[in-house]
Amino acid sequence: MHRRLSRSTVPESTLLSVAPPTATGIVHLGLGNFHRAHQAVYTATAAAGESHPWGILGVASRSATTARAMSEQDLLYSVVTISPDDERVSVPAVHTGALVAAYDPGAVIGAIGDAGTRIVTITVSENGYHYSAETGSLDLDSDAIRHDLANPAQPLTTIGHIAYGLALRADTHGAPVTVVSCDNLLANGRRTERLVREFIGALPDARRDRTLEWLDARATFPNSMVDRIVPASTDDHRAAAERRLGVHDAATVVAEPFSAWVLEDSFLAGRPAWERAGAVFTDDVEPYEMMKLRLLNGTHSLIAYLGALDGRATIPDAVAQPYIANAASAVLRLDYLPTVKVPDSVDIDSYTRDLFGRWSNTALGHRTSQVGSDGSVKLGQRVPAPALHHLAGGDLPHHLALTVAAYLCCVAPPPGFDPGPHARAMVDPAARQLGELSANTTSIPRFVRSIFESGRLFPRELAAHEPFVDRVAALADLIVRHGPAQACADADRA
Ligand code: CS2
Repeated sequence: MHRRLSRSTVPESTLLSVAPPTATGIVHLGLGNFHRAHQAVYTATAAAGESHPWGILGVASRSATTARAMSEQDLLYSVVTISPDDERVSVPAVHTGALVAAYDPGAVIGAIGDAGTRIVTITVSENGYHYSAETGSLDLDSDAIRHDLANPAQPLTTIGHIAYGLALRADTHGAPVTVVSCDNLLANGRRTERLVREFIGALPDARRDRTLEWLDARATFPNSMVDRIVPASTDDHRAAAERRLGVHDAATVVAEPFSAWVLEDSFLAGRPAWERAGAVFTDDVEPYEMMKLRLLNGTHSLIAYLGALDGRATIPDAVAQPYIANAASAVLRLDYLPTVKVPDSVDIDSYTRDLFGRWSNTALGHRTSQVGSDGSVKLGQRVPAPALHHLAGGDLPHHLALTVAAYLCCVAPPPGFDPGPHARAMVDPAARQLGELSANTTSIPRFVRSIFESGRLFPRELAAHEPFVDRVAALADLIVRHGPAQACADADRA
């Protein structure tokens, strides 16, 4: 039996903050790998060995696996920073509790509503926000939001948890709080605020008015740009952690060496000195978010879909194929870059070079199926606005069309087309609906048109641009008949 990671077995040299937190100041929603390799590391590093009141209560949405493993290890876990020529381990030691929202929604509302909580951070992925791609508003017709409005004591969604937690603050002590979305959504703070307000706006009158009025003065929602590639952990990663720690860690996460966090500094009740850990505070996060969402995430999606269709399990394997690297470079330089205002502090050539270096991290083994999952919610943040930008100027963004075509071939393959095991492993909330549409339409062009006209993935405005819709269909047809390399060659020639 291996010895397990705990307060008594953790090698002291690996601890990022030696003194445990003195209080819980942060409730974090979404106890996944990304949070544990990003905000938790910044918070532990910011403490710089001193006692601090910024302990994090981690809340997993549904799965108990991580919360249970952490609870059995005195809430510790390791972060293995990994690249082909280096491997380091550290233990953030900053959590003060771990809950599962699905089992204990009341405790989550209570924690957000607690006067000691000064910050609520969120990483629930694009899929956790329940907004309509068409309008950007809270999807009040979805089953989950309807359930939450009718069940104030047992909400299922993150927006429900936050709204009821804030209402509790308004009803009781009224202490201020700051809610920070750390998900890959453009203007993520503004969007979260809008969705929370729309939820509260649908509550019964007295509670609605009191909470909305309280929100105006006592809650802020800064925008933030987060960046670190953090894949799902594998047995190899756990073995690497054990080699470095000398004890077994059932909750290890791996991450690339690179990490960035840019935030607006509008914290109403204090914050950790995250700048000590390299976070950047600025009045205008949007250029950073847009650059990262389009150049990194947008290009990442294309690499994932082409890679999966090419039979590649990982992003580094995919980007090692010259035709996929070419397509990635084309979508980045021709389609995304002209739509982005590059922040003054960024040297775009080295940023781009670094991106290709980061995607080539073979030790990380980031899977194409992971990046390709949830495309129906991710692509809406990455493709439509830049596509509309080019179309308004009379240009056809061929590699954005290729991104959508490759996505559809992976997740809603036309009848008779097998996209391969890595595409089949992609999980997507719209997969069933898109699959039914695909099975019931007689041709790829009709299927593609119906997707654009449905407003299900992208704002319907894009459907009016027929040359773009036709180009997506033509490229999907090429993928199905001749494979992804031919489709890339065609996009390049255009
Ligand atoms: C990826 C991101 O899965 C995806 O959609 O593009 O998770 C990406 O790895 C991170 O945003 C990097 O910061």
